[in-house]
Amino acid sequence: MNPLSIGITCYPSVGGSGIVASQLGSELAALGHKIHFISYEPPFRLEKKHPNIFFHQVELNEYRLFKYPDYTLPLAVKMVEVANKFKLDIMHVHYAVPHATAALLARQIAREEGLHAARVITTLHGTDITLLARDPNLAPIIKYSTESSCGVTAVSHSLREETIQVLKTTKDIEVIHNSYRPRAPRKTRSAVRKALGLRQDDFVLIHLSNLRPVKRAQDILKVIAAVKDDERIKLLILAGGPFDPFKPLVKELGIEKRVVVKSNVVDIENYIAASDAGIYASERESFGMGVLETMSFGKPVVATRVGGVTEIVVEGETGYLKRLGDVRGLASAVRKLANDPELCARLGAAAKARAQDNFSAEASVGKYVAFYRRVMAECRQ
Ligand code: GMT
Repeated sequence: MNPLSIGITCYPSVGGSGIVASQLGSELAALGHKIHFISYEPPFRLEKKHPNIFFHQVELNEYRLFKYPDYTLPLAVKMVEVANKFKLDIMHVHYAVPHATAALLARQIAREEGLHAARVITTLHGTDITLLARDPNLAPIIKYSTESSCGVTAVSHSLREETIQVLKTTKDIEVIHNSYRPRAPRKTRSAVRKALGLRQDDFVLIHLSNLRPVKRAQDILKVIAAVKDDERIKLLILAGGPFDPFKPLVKELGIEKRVVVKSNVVDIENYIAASDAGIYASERESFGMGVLETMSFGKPVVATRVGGVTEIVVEGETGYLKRLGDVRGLASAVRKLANDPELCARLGAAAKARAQDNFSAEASVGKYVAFYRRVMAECRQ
């Protein structure tokens, strides 16, 4: 195998795209490729110790001359430097703005200066298309950055279709679904439950997200209120964002004793393994990493029927899908699982098998490497 030299830029903060990019970097490094992360800080959940993984920090200066500090330009400069020094074959950026924009600028500068220029591959994760591309102030730069990339991937068919429709583009977009490699839990179910103040016979629903408005955490809390008569049903939230704004609702619904929140958890495997099922009520989701992570540990998922979630969860086989905002429907699905341990175990086993068969890290990294090589053959240096 001829190892590749790949630059990766993503948002390093807690978020699905950063997690996906970090995991991809780790998988590529394990296969012998040299991986250069370029960002303002090391990505959350990145395993930095691998000898094939390097991190290059973008230095930010705050000149008083600029009213608004800019990230795109110093990022582009760092990309020029790293691409030339390490002879990057590919600069793989996650999100069109500003990452693809900076990478394209870097490629242009390198070519003009006679330096080594990397081919740009852009992975669309959602928000840049579903939200930002609808903003007329950003739409042209998102369209340009997507169409000028040597290769473009989307994390679901749903996002691919939405991108074509929103950008009105004929650009080829390859769908490479997100993947997840579950780590073996290192704590027992009973130890985790004890530490969280949960009983061994509680039916624990788990929710992992950054709690942005799009996740509709308020609907999840209303589901818990709707099943309040069953004292065993509890909610465990692994929050990647502040939970404080939801506290008044928790109080109003009288579910203080039913909800446990843990923030910025890295060892998610210990908590998912100690739960019984997952719950997700998003109004939009181009993929839904939390859904996949939950299923990977053999837990069925109750979720809203939106975007990429419908490509992961199979209705009635690995969980249940309900209409957006259908709190009663979500609650009745939760009750069904809580009252039938055999059904819950059967759907959970099917969920795990689906995660392994369709969303494995091995398969995904293989698809990315094949895509890189195709782009290298088709797109001139
Ligand atoms: O929506 C978020 O929670 C953050 C955002 C991100 O940048 O991580 O998520 C997007 O990318 C994830 C990874 O590909 C997907 O799993 C999420 O569905 C997607 N979010 C949306 O489409 C709203």
